[in-house]
Formats: sequence, structure tokens, C-alpha cells
Amino acid sequence: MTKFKVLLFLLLAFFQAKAEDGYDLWLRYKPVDNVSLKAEYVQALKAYSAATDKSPTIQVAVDELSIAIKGLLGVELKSADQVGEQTLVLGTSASSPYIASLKLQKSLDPLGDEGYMITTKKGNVIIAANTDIGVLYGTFHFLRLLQTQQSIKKLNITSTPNVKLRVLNHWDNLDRTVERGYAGFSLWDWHRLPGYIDPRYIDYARANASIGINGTVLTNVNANALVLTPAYLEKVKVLANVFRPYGLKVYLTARFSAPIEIGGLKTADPLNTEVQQWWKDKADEIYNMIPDFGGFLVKANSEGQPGPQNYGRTHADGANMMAAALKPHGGVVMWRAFVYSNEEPDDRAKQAYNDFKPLDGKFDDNVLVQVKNGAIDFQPREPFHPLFGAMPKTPMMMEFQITQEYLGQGTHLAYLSPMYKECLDADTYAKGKGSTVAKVVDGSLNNHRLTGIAGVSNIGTERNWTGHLFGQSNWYAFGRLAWSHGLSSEEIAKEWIRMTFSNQEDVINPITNIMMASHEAVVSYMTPFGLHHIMGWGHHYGPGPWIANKHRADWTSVYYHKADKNGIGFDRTASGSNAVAQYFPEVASKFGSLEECPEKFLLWFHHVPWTYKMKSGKELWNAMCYEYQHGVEEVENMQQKWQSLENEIDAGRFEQVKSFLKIQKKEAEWWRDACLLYFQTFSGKPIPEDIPKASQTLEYYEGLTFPFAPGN
Ligand code: BDP
Repeated sequence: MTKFKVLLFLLLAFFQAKAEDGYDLWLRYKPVDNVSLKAEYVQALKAYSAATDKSPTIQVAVDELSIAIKGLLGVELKSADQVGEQTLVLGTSASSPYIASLKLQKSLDPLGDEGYMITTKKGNVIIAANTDIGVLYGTFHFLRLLQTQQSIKKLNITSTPNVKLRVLNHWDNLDRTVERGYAGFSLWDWHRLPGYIDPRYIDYARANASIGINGTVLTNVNANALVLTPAYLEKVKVLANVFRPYGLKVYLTARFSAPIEIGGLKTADPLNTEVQQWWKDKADEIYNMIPDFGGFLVKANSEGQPGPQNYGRTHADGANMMAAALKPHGGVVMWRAFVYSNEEPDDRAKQAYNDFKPLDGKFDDNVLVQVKNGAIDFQPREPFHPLFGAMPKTPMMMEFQITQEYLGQGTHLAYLSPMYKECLDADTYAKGKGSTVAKVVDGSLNNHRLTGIAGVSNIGTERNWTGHLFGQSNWYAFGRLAWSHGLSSEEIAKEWIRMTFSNQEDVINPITNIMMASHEAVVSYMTPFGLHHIMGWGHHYGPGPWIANKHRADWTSVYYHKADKNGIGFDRTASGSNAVAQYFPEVASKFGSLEECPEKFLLWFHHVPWTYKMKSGKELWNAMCYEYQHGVEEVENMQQKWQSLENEIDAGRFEQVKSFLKIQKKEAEWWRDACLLYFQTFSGKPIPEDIPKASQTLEYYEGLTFPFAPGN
């Protein structure tokens, strides 16, 4: 080798080996490696022009552009003295005389308070909106074009969000533990607040703004009333101040019994005037400190949380009391429909619908009912919740889980966009064919202007934010879908991969394949054919189909799978709990029919004999065995594809994902072996010879304990 070649080799090795730690998320702004595109960008971005008296939000946009352009193109973005050719102009018609002179207002009007346009006019790129936050969103979109290496020669983009409230729900406790969190502790350093502003708060806000998330509920739904005391509100105020320029509003969870716990009242009855006054005063106090406070998220009369039913009142009575307090300030109540009673022996899947459906039309107009995607609980796969479409007079807010409580927790790679899309695209038939869940949630089906979507956050103090590097893709996908639910999972994956790893096709393709197959893989090795809630008890880590005899039946696994010597599955048809009847007739008849029910939901709705012939021609027992095995094989495929990227991805991130995939493979086998051995005790049939033998006995798997499993 010549000296030059050696040097080149060493340099290359250095850059490849240099570990990235994932902190920068999808905002890495690495140099554009496509020479002609880089030239195009440099040419187009000679200078920028923004309002001279920049608002904090415009300042954020300009700062982001400068960092990005420096990183992507290696040049300083200069402020233009006047708008000539090749200037990037950003602003509103009010803040930028140049934008005003372009007379864009007619096209801007329909874009509302958050939409934006990115357009090429007279050789200049224009990012225009009606508001500064619209300009910031447009700026991030523009940067995404550069990061994903799209031509910016002739731009003609407009974008508006489908849904108004796009909110992360942090299940973060005041002691910084995170319920169902697998990425370290809570980001909110309550003890050092309000004095110390961790720079991560700013990067958190940047990341959210870059994907259009505009709200954050800081605290756990299993709420602590202390967050509503003055000392904590001082802290919340500081976070709100940090987040404000990024368009991110703060919300808090409100514990229903707060008037008793921190207010010294004897009751929290929502019809009691003193209680009502207490909430009014509390709202006034909060808005005095945080004028743009978003409102309250409430979990009431669910899993031991107090609520209006403690006083013989309804969910509407409770929600409306808080809504009345927030209303004068423009705040909203997000009232959760995740309720099921301790006493009621009825199918848990039916209870939310039974409680809420009769209340349609009874909620005040600043209340949204927040409904989980499915009727049980964030399972690897659930049919859509029957409440979607069933309460036309009420804004129905979607709640997805981003943290992977039931999907492999901290170490399994599961790209969740296909799961979110499956639910959003499902047809409720509420107003005939085409009444998708997405149309319920975005308000278009029943003309609601107040609309929302929430994602239970997977973010914590780990350096890369989400613990598993690919957890970042779920935060990203949630934000992108909340803004625009028409995007495909593959498009979103590709954007994320380009920004997170590389714009090279030989990197994009294998990672896309890994991601697109990953959710199905998890379903296959955990809960195939509509099985659900067979995880370990309490922590939900690992398989636990044998869980029985707990203090409540619906916290056991046997309640859900109902395996016996005849078959397996929960009969939710007319001969069973008849939960299918909660769906509109077209859906009910499909799910309720053994022949028509999609096999992916078979055991959700039907108790099926072990000998039942599946579409593949296999008997259910065999089909189940092969499905578990298929899940394991899919993880092996993911491992192989990832291995092929060894020289393409920096060592730090490559090795972490590689190790986690190894854990995932081991745990997929554990799921397969434990579940098949257990279900075999009912089916009495052999596990096919070509499926690897379990390495341990059923007793061994049943005896495993995980006293310190995270997130519990
Ligand atoms: C369940 C979680 C539990 C949450 C609950 C909820 O296991 O930790 O508190 O959901 O959403 O899935 O309220």
C-alpha cells in the first residue's frame, strides 16, 4: 500500500469505528455525501432571511437551520442583507415583508395555526406559515428534505396536521421512576427544578417539534396530587417556559381526590360546590403561572384510582367539573376510557364501552375521551376498540403505547407504526363503509374540531433517550402519524433510517425489511392468532400463560386464553360474552363468524377446538406451534440482516442493536418453548418434530422470577 492509501484506510477506519451514542436522534445533520445534491443545496442556501425582531420560536428555527446547514453542508448560514436570489426566507406575511410581497395569503389561509408551505419563488426557498410555530414546523420539514437527500429545486409543499392535540403521555412519577419505562429514569429532574434547567429539556423539545408533537403530559396517569401544589407548579412552570418556543404545551395528570389530599376538603364529589370551587381556584392558580397550560389528563375509577363513581356520579360528571374549571382559560380535559371494574364479573373487554357509550353527548365541549387502541390493554395485537365510532357526539382521542410494555420491553426490536396503522385504518362502519378509526380520531367523521392523539412515551434518561435505539423509530413514527395518518409505515421507516443511519440504499433496504417484519415477529412468538395478556404477572416481562388464582380473575392469563382440553380462546360471540355486539353490525358479523374472523383475531373472539382447520390447512395446534417457531425464525432473519450492516454502521450503535437482537432471539425461544409446553398440557398433542425441542421443562419456566424487572 502507498502511504496515501494507508492514511486513507486509517481515516476510514477511524470514522467507521467512531461510536455514535444515539443522543442526536434523527437530528444528526451528518455531511451530505451526494456530491451533486450537496452542490444544489449550497447553491440554494446562500443566505437566509427572517424577521429582524425574531420571536423565540423564529429564533429556534434560525438556530436549528444554522446547526443543520453547518453539519450537512459544512457552511455557515449567513443572514441576508436583502432577499436576492438563493435566499431561504422564513416567516409569516406579518413578520416578513418579502413574504407579504409574494401575496401568498390566499394559499396560507387554509393552513391554519400549525400548517406551513415550502415553496420556490424567484429562485428563493420560502418557508411560510400563518404563525411562527408553523414556520418552525416548516423548517424541520425542509431540513428533513436535506437530511433524506431530496432535490429542493422546485418545491411546492403544503402541510397541515390531521389532528389538533398530538401529545406524549409520560407515565413519570415524582420520584423519577417511570411506570412501564425501560429507558432509565424520568427526564424531569424535579428535585433540581426550578433552579436547574437540564439541557436535555431543550433537546427533548426540539425532537418533538421536529415531528410536530405539540403537547406533553409530564406525569403518570396513576397520579400524585402533589404535582398540583405550589412548589411543584413552580417547577412545571419552568419546563413550560423551556418548551414554549417549540410549540410544546404542558399538561398534568389530575388526581381526582386532590381536593381531599392537598386541599383539606372532606370530599371530592364533583357535584359538591366546594369541590368545584377548589378546582376552579386550582385552575386559576395554574394559569396564572402558565398562561398556555394545556389541561388535565385523568385516569379515574380504574385500577384503584379514585373517581366520580366513588360518589355515585358518572365519568361525565367528573370530567365536566374539571372542564368547567379549565374552560375560561382555554384548557381541555383528556378523560381516559381505560376503566374496568373490580366487582363486575363481565368480560373486561366490554366494560369501557358499557360505561361510556351511554354518556355520549353528556360531556362538555372541552372534554376529549381518550381511548386505548384496543379494548383490553396495549397487547401486541388487538382489534380496534369498539368505542371508536360509538360516541359520535364526543371527541374520541386515540391512546397508543409507544413504550413496549407488552412488546419486549427494553430489548426487543418492534417497529410499531404498522400496529398503529392497523388500528387507524380499521373500518368501524359507524356511518357505513369507510368510517375508519382515523376518521373518528381526526374528527372528520362527526365534524369535531377538537381532536387528539396520545402516545405513552418510551423516553427516559438513557443517553439515547429510548434505551433500544430502535425505540427512537417509534417515537418518530408516533409523531409523524399524529401529524399525518395517511403516511405509510414504510415511508416513515425510510425517513427515519435515512436520518438515523444513512442514505445508502444498501443500508436503507435491509433496515426497512427488519423494521417492517418486526411487529409481526413479536406477535408470532408472543401472542399468535389473537391470544392476549399471557405475559408475566405484574411486570409483564416474558411469558406467563399459566398465571392463575390471583385476587382478580382479569389479572390472570387463564382468564384470557381459556385453554382446556377441547380448545383455546375467549368466546366473545353471542354464545359467550357477546363483546362482538359492541361493534357495528358489519364488523360484529365478521368478527363473530368463525369462518370470516381474520385469523389474526381468531382466539380473541372464539374458543376454537385444537383440531380446527386453519386456512393453511393445518390444525390449530400445529398451526400454533409453527407460528411460534416462525416468530423465532423471523428474529433470526433480523439478526442476519443486521449482521450484514457491520461495516456500514458505527460500532457503538451496531453493537448495541446486535446484542439486543441476541437477547430478543433468546427470549423469542423462551416464549415459544414456555407457551407450547404449557398449552400442550391442554391439547395433549405432540409438538412437531421439526420444531426445536425446548431446552428446559415447563416447571422450570413457571418457576422463573424477576423481582426487579424494570417499569413495574
Ligand atoms: C396498563 C399498565 C399500567 C397502567 C395502565 C393504564 O400495566 O401500568 O397504569 O395500563 O393505562 O397497561 O392506566
